Amino acid sequence: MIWNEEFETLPREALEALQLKRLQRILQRVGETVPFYKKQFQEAKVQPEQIKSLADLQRIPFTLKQDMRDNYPYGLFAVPLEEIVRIHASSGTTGKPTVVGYTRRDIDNWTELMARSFVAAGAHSGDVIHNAYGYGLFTGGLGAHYGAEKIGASVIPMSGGNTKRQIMIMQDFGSTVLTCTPSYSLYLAEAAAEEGVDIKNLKLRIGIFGAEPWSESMRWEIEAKLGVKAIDIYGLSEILGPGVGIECIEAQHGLHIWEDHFLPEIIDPDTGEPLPKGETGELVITTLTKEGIPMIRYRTRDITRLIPKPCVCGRTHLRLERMSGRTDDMLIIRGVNVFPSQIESVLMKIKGVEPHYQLIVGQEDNLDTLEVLVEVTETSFSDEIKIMQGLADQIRDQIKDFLGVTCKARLVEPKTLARSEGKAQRVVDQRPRKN
Ligand code: DLL
Repeated sequence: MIWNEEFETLPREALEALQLKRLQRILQRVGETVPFYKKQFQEAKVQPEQIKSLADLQRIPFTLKQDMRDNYPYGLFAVPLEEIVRIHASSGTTGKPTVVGYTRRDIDNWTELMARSFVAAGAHSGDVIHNAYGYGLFTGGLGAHYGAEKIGASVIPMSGGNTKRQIMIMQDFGSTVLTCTPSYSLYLAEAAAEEGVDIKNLKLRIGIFGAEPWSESMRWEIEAKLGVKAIDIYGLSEILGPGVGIECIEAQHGLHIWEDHFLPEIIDPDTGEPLPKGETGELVITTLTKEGIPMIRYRTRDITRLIPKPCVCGRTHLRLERMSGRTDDMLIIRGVNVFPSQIESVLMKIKGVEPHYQLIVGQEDNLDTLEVLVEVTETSFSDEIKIMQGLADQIRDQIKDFLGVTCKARLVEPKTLARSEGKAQRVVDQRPRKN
């Protein structure tokens, strides 16, 4: 099923014409209302009226996370505060949060895009949507909430945490769709088992998972453990929140980015140059309809590619390949670049280990070191040092074979690594701070 047949299946030409019209309008508007953009355009010696084609967008400078910080909290808003009806913020790891504001129309558009996303994922009215994304400043909870209501589903606004209670509610209320981070879904499965409940036997049909990187192998693991179709959803506060893109249930491959609202580009993260169609690089997004805080050529830091092939579902909006990670999460271990999700992929294929792991990055003699901590399954957990050592060696060797990275593997007992109710912390960086 398609929620908004007209817009989701717009022929390419019409879609691009609409994009250009919206792009010109938004550039004009931010040039007039946001001093930051006015200055950016002046410095780059380009004026909005000079943008005559989508390709011309490349003449406009990028916007960075740092620009948001420099304009904290409301400096990038394009409307007066009286027109802002909602404020969200993302915490970030250091310093002040990134603040975003939504007008009434922004909230309506977000609701529409989340409605599209739910339907693309296979949800419909009559579903009981168990929303375990956090409610609050984080965009996940409220973002998913309104879209779920819009399609006529019954929403349970669970938020994160209180894991035992989540299981009870899921069981008693007959939840059919689960929305949370992929890592939390596994924690829920584990907590259910501890309560003597096999989560697979509940009514759950679909899981809509995102907000953190996860691998294809993790998808299989989750599908097997929860008995659901696991769908990948992407978004970021700076651009919208959840619902920038989602996989359709028909293909379950690649996330349709809602192109009538967002203009994606893929650039080389080192040079900033656009990459040819289909190549992997950093995703840059321009919002086409945002009123509260429009973003022009925002560098997301997320690594993906645009899949040029049309999709079987009939939607014409391009698909983003599953995110492999963020440029700032990329580890460089003795000169080899590696994303945590690639290590996850290797781990998930090894028998006897659980999908719970952590990467400890350190430094020895000025060289980066990597230690992979991974839990073993209850059944494979053995006091026999020889057997455990064999498994650890196998992990180390496979990571070396597939990724070319030398690491140390350390097996830990089941349920010893911290479980997260939101985004999992996969990397612990113990290197001395540069600067
Ligand atoms: O995580 C919004 C969201 C909520 C998306 C619920 C999906 C579901 P932020 O907290 O601003 O917003 O974090 C955004 O999370 O730039 C990516 O690095 C990462 N991310 C989000 N979705 C995915 C995904 C929300 N499906 C940052 N795969 C983004 C990989 C993801 N990474």
